Amino acid sequence: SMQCFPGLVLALSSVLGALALLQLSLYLRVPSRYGKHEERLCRPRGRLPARCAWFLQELPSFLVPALLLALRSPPRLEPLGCRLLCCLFCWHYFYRTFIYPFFTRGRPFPLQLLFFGMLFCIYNGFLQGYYLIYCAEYPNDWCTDIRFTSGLLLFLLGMGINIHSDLLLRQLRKPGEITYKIPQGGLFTYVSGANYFGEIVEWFGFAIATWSLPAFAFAFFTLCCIGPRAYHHHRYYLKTFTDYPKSRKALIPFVF
Ligand code: NDX
Repeated sequence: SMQCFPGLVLALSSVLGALALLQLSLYLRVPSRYGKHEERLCRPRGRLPARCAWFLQELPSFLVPALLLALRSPPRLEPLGCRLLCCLFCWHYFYRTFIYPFFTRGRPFPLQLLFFGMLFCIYNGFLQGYYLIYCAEYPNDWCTDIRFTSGLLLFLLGMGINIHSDLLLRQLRKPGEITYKIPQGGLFTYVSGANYFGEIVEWFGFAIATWSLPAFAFAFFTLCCIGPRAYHHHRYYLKTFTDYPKSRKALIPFVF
C-alpha cells in the first residue's frame, strides 16, 4: 500500500514552484489566452462551452484528494487536523467543480488550455492530497494553534470574497450574453481582480493553516498565475472604458 516518501513531496513541490516562476515570466508580459484575453484568431472549433470546460478542468482537483482520502486503509483518524485540512481543499474544489461551472456565463474555453489546466489539477490535487493524507504530522492540539486558526480564518474570508465576486461578475450578463461591462460592488469597488484577490487570500490562508511546503508552493503558484491576470484585466478595463473608476487598483486594495 501507499506510504509517505518525503523526497517525492519535495520534488513535486519544487516543480510546482518552478512552474509558478515560469508562469510569472510568461504572463507578466502577455496574459494567458482565455476569456477577455483570447486572441480572435482562435478557431471556434478549438473551444468547449464554458460549463463543460470548467467542470472537466477542475474535477480532478476534487476527485483525486477525495479518492485518496476515501481509499486510504487503514483510514487515518489521527490527528483531526489532517482530515479537516484535506476537507477544506476538497470543499473549495467541490464549489469550483459542481457549482461554479453550472452558473457561469463565460465564453467558450480553448481546448488546449483546458488540457493543460486538467493536467495541472491532477498534479496539484495529487500533491496536496498525498501530502495531507500520507505525510503530514500535526500535534493533537493543532486545531488550537495560532497558525491553524488564523490560516483557517483567512481561508474562509478569501473563499467568501472569491465566491461573492464570482457572483457579481456573473450578474453582469444576461444568459447568452458575452459582452464585458464594468464590475461593480463588493471588493470590485477597490480592485479589478476581486475574485483573484479572494482566491489568493484563500490559498495563503490554507498554506498557513497546513504550514507545509506543498501548500505554500500552491499559494505561490496561484499568485503567479492569477496575479498577472488581474493586472491584465485592469489594463483591459482602463483601455476599454473611458469612465473606468480612477481610484480602482488591479489586485490589492489601495496598494497595487
Ligand atoms: N484554472 C487555476 N501554464 C486555470 C485555467 C487555466 O482554476 O499552461 C489555474 C484554475 C490554466 C490555469 C488554471 C493553470 C495554468 C495554465 C492555465 C492555462 C495555461 C496555463 C494551465 C488551471 C499554463 C504553464 C505554462 C505553467 C503550464 O467570457 P469570459 O470567460 O471572459 O467571462 C468571465 C466573466 N467576466 C465578465 N463578465 C462580464 N463583464 C466583465 N467585465 C467580466 N469579467 C469577467 O466572469 C468568466 O465567466 C467569469 C470569470 O472571469 P475571470 O477572467 O475574472 O476569471 P477566470 O480566470 O475565468 O477564473 C475563474 C475563477 C476565479 O474565481 C479564479 O479565482 C479561479 O477561477 N482560478 C482561476 C485560475 C487558476 C486559479 C483559480 C488558481 O490558481 N487557484
